[in-house]
Amino acid sequence: MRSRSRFQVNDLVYVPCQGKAVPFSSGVVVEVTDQVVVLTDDGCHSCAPDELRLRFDGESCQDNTSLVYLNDASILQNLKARHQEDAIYTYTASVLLAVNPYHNVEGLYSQDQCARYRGKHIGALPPHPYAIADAAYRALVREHKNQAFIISGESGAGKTETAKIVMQYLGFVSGSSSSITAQIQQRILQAQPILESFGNAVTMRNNNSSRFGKYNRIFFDETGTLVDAGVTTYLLESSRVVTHGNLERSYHCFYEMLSGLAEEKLSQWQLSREKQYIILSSDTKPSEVTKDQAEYERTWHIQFQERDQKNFQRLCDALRVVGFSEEDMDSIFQVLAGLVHLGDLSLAERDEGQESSSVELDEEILEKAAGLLGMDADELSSALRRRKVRVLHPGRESVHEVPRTTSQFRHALHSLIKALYKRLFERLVDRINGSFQELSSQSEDDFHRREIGILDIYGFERLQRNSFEQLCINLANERLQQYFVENVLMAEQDLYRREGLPWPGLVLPDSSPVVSAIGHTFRILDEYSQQLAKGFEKTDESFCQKTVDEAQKDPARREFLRQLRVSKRRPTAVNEGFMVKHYAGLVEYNTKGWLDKNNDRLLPDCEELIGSSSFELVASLKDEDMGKAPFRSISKKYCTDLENLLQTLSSCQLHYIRCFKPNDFQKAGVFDETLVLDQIVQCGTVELVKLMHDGYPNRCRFQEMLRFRDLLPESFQRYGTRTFIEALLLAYDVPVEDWALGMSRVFLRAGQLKALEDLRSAGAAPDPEKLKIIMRQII
Ligand code: AOV
Ligand code: MG
Repeated sequence: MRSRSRFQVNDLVYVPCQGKAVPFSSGVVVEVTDQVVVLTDDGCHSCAPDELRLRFDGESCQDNTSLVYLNDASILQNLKARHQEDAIYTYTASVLLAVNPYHNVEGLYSQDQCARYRGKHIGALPPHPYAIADAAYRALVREHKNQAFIISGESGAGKTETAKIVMQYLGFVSGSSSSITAQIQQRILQAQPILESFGNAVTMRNNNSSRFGKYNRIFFDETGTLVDAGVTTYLLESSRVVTHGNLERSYHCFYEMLSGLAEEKLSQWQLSREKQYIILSSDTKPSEVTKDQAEYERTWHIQFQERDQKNFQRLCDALRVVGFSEEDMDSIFQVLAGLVHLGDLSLAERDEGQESSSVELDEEILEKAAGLLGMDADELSSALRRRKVRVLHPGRESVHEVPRTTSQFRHALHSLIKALYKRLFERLVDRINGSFQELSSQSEDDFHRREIGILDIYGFERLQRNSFEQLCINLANERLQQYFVENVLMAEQDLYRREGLPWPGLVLPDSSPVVSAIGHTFRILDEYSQQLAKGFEKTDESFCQKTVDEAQKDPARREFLRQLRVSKRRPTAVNEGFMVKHYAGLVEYNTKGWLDKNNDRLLPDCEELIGSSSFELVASLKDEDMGKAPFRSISKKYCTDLENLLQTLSSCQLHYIRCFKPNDFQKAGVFDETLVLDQIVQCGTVELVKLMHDGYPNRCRFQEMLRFRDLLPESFQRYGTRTFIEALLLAYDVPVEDWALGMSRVFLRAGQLKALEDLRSAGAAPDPEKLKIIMRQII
């Protein structure tokens, strides 16, 4: 038997290849000195031993832990092989990995499939979210424990679709003939398209990208019957309502409304399907766009028309199911129409003059917007164009009106649109939750209720340009990752205990320094945002400087938050942002606009406009918290929400689904190895596997070990599988510290499963003398 981590001539290996389309090439070791020489298709490479990964060309596995070599390259190849066969799901111990197929895999999801998975043990059928959902549901019913699914992955990886698949199964398995249960089930499913219309958008990464986080909760009574549901949402990207990148869009609902509304409604709200509304078109100034580009964009928009039209019907149907009346729906669309017109007032920003101090508004547009939103046109115009300044005189105070500059005007207008949209979205979420309560109040006995939660939250983000939202998102991922490591390892520890093995005492990575660094950053941000809101001179740059300075003072945090590197490419970047070392890698954040982004308060003039609207829905969107403070922290609210979520999760048994995006083109059948490898690393699968490496990464059920039956004389099979395995390992000198027998599985250290495979293919036979001794010892 070879010792671990050594290479020998003829070993099959993966060699990392930089700058190529694939991250590894396959090769074979031809010489071993200090360096290892590997022969691949394109010649010989001399490599350091720790660059190489051992390779075993076997069949693909349903569970990565049964791979002969558990390393990133083997996991990658396994996922690739399975993706090619449309076997999109693979386990890694208790975690389900899902590779987005980008096409409808025939027969994978249906009531019949649900029925197949019902009551089966994990592993009895091919990996599937249904299998995990079934396990969770059974645990809930049998052990009365709350359950939660944490679905993660980068944009476009398939989180939202997977969440729906899980909910579909839970609906199937928990249904009863009661009409209330059926109604709640319907509402859970129909709430999803509503949230998608208002909270999803076309982005470069995903044509249906969720721009908010969501936690769906489904409640069950003691018998496992569905009795209630609820949804919590996190941090909607409100800036998208006013600006979005090229070849991206604002929220679906606007386009769906324009494509799907009846002519009569369109003219009632003075909308036109042909017109290019500013907030619905791309950001670029007309002068920057060439004719070809403009034409391309026009056709690009057209590709979504059919979907928009269909989804408008889907949205209206869903709203009805959830309990919205026709009038309610009209009100919602009227507000959307008002926002579209309001957005067209920002034409002024496209004027040539940079900082004109007198903003002229298009009267016709102003009238339309004000009319639809129930506002007085003059008041609207004045709130957007002038600001009130209080001047303190000895003994009295006077209020003056000062014209806003073009950029101040734009800021006021955008804040108003964003606030109205965000509040409308929150209102819809409240209504959806209210509609569950309506039904559930008819069922009794809350005390014994248990729940299954499904978390569909934005994955780790490292974009070209990262801002406040990305730091919030990545903080959530940092916290969830820590949770993941702790929980999965806890599950491992459980398995060891159940199998009666000693726990090897693994060291966990610790996210607390980086979490603390982000916490400090948010505290400084709050201080600066507050000062700015009170009228003090505070800038994004001074905030950035202070954040970096503070972090440097603390030895624990210093390493995790640093000043941006100044490079030739970017000579002036010092105070524009900072770098954070996340578990998934370094991210550079740009801090421009943060002081403002962090403030949830609307300008008082705009707040008044909303409150005094004659249109009931708009008036009801006013800020209920009438405190005078000019600042309310978004980051604080977000962190509190996040802690509450973690608190909820801490009472749950967790189930992890990690989604992978196979390529950047949203195309079926294309598997970009480099892209997937990045995700394998980022989602912590490799980390998990590495941690398992310190223990016994391979575990095989006793039955599976019978594939080595030819390695011992037939007589050994008479004494039961357990004895057979023990004899096998002793007969071939597998060091005793490299294996352990549990109750139902044998645990093997890295390398030993491969060694047995080699013996099997070589047709090896044991030393007869040794067999005699073993016979006497163990039988
Ligand atoms: P996401 O939720 O992870 O991205 P989605 O769930 O929206 O990603 O998936 C993106 C697209 O991939 C979907 O619109 C489908 O076209 C396709 N897709 C995903 N899963 C499947 C599946 N199991 N079978 C078939 N097609 C699938 V984001 O919300 O952007 O992070 O913020
Ligand atoms: Mg999504």
